[in-house]
Amino acid sequence: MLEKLVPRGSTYAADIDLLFDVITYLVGFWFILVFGFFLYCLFRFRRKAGVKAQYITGETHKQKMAIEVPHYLILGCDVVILIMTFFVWHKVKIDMPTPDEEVRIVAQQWAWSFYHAGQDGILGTEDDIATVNELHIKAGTQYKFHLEATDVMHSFSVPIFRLKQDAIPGRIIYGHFNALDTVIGEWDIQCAEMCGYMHGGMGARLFVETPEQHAEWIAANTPDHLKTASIAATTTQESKEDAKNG
Ligand SMILES: [Cu+2]
Repeated sequence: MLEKLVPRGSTYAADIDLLFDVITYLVGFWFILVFGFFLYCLFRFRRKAGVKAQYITGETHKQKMAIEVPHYLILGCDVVILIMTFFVWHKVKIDMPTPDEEVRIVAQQWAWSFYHAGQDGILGTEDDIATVNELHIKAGTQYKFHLEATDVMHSFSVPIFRLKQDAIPGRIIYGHFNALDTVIGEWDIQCAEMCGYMHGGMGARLFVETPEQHAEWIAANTPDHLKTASIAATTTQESKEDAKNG
């Protein structure tokens, strides 16, 4: 249901959606059943002339079963939801797949700072690319993120990934995502934790790029003196080809 509103953009988005669907259908089924029965009773047992109301104590076996059977059926539904939740929670929050790339995300009132690993693919080196309110990632790449907050609690929410993670001052919280290549383009990032009067304006843009687009973006944002031989060679090659084509 959800993918009709917001596309699924990460490897675990489908699992989260399935969980939402199962909960919606189970709760929806019981909601309709209970309210249907309630309305039926209101109509069927309404006040009639000459009919005295019955006093039911709920002590006979039959009366008890009317409560116990639905009770255990609903408990069974709860267990199904719990087991599914356990597996999805593990996949999204507990497992940490071996990352291909890392990115540091810093939340503050009221902006997001992103530190991309840069051309060497290693976070925390001189060629890191820092941006404000713009996260650039490569589709089909396993990312590990380091999430921090400098002032108050924030929450890193990426609807197409079905990802939401609190950022807490004084802690570095790790998580992961892997964008599908079906969502190449520009998407929303939003703070999902009330963090002050500009909380609603604390949005950022997520750019899901192909490896080529991403390499181009990195090359365009790396100062010349930090470009290593391989990137410098590609750039020279490109300029040679441009010269030829021109
Ligand atoms: Cu915030």
